[in-house]
Amino acid sequence: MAKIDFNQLPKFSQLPIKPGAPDGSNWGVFGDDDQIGCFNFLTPQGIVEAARLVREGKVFRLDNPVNYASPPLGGRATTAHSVVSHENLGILGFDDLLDNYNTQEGSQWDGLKHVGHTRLQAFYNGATVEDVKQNRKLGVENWKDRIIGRGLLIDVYRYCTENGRSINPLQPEKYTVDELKAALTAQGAELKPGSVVLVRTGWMQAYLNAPAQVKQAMGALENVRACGLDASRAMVEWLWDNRVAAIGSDTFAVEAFPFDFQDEGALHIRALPLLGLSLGEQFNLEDLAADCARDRRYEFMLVSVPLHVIGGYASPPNAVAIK
Ligand code: UVW
Repeated sequence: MAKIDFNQLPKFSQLPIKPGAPDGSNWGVFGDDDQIGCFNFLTPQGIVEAARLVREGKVFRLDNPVNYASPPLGGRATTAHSVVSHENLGILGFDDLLDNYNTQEGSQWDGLKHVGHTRLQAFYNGATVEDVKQNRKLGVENWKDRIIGRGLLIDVYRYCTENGRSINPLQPEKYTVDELKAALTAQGAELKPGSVVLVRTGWMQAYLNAPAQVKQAMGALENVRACGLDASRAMVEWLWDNRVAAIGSDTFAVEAFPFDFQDEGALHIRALPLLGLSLGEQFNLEDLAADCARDRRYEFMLVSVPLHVIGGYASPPNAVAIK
């Protein structure tokens, strides 16, 4: 891992640094061959510091079980789990068989080749469509030993609802960057460089408690409704200038959904192809948030070990927060 001097990196207002690179992009900042974007903010030093946040040995699983959403949201496939028996060999032994598994069927990190910039026909750092399809660049294997460091929970749902905003998480309501900052202040927490930020929007709790017909309807993409982050320039400026390594959330698409897939101002475009900033979706932050509210400690060690799939487009997070 190359050593990174956080202070030497350009501010968002100074981007792009590379001639010809699109507005709002950090292409070239981590080198022309970089494959991991903002995960560069996770450093050995950051891991050592994150380990110091482990004080009580409490572990919180952050992804939902496979097939937690039934049907899976937005038209993704249901995973078929069957058993392979070895009894015919005289062995009392069994294997799992997962068929039809979509790495984005539930809790997930969006990889940097999951979404590109349609007008530019380009992915993070200028990777081409062929680079992506031929598995030459940006696969999740580049993260195989990466997503470990300081995690920070922003419980913006709790903050807003306790401060007079009424929110229906199952509608495309937006949280502004000012609300995220205010939530942090209310938590007494600080956004330090090299953090993986997890935002609790209230969506997961609302979805899990929703009636069966609401869940059934959300199996079709056109029926998914979800609160999320405001996809503003100010939002990504704040994330980049604070050297956020990735942003996860308990909602469908991090940003409010539906959004216009052709809109270059969508967070999926501002973050994935332009900044190499991975988005984490459908995390389950409920137990962690309850514990953080109890002990007022919103930071923890985050350990997320993605699938080691060469050329993968996304991965379940396989994530835990450790306090
Ligand atoms: C959508 O916007 C459909 O989200 P995802 O990143 O899961 O594709």
